[in-house]
Amino acid sequence: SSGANSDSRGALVVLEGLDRCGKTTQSGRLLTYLEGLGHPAELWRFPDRSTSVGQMISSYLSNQSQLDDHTVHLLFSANRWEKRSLMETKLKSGTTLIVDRYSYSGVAFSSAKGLDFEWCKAPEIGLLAPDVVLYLNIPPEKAAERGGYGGERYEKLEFQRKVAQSYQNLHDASWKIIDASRPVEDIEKQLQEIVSDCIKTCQKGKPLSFLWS
Ligand code: DGP
Ligand code: NA
Ligand code: NA
Repeated sequence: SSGANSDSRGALVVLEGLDRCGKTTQSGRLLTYLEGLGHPAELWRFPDRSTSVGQMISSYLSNQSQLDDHTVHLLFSANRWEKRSLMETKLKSGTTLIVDRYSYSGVAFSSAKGLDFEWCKAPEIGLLAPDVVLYLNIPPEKAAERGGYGGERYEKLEFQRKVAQSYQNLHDASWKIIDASRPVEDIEKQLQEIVSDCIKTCQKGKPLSFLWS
């Protein structure tokens, strides 16, 4: 490649949280912000329901099919693996990826069902590690009040309480805990600052790393 900035890579920014925590709104706003700065960025989400693996996941989530818990766990993981090389290509070409859910959802949701925590982590080993994880922290009761759930498989208060517990075992140095009960615009500003700093660090040559580092 050519150009003065050919060495600088994009940032891998992941948003995590319970269903109805505001991730989808905030990831859209982050994209608009980065586009406004003229910074190359794309919004991704997992599960990516457009692939054939993603269609199996989607049918499971909408209760149109039944699958063993381990099997569906591996499908979610496979859905991330099938996008891994494109993810690396995009990042290396300087595009920042804002990703709505990633491996942390994989572990949090499956271990909330009672699957072994380490077993849940294993298939994620070797995927690209996020440069920052924005965890939108909201009490499960408050998330449930937000216009109700859409009726998919996991959108039940009791289960979301367990997912919140599971997420607590996943925090590492890349996590920023965001108070998602605050007004949308306040959260938006906070995320803009965190992501701007993160992009600068990546542009200065921070290497890509891999889960679970
Ligand atoms: P969303 O499209 O973000 O609403 O996600 C769909 C549902 O699937 C949501 O309840 C979170 C859950 N989910 C997302 N990723 C994973 C994963 O990797 N494993 C499991 N078990 N559940 C996931
Ligand atoms: Na959902
Ligand atoms: Na979502």
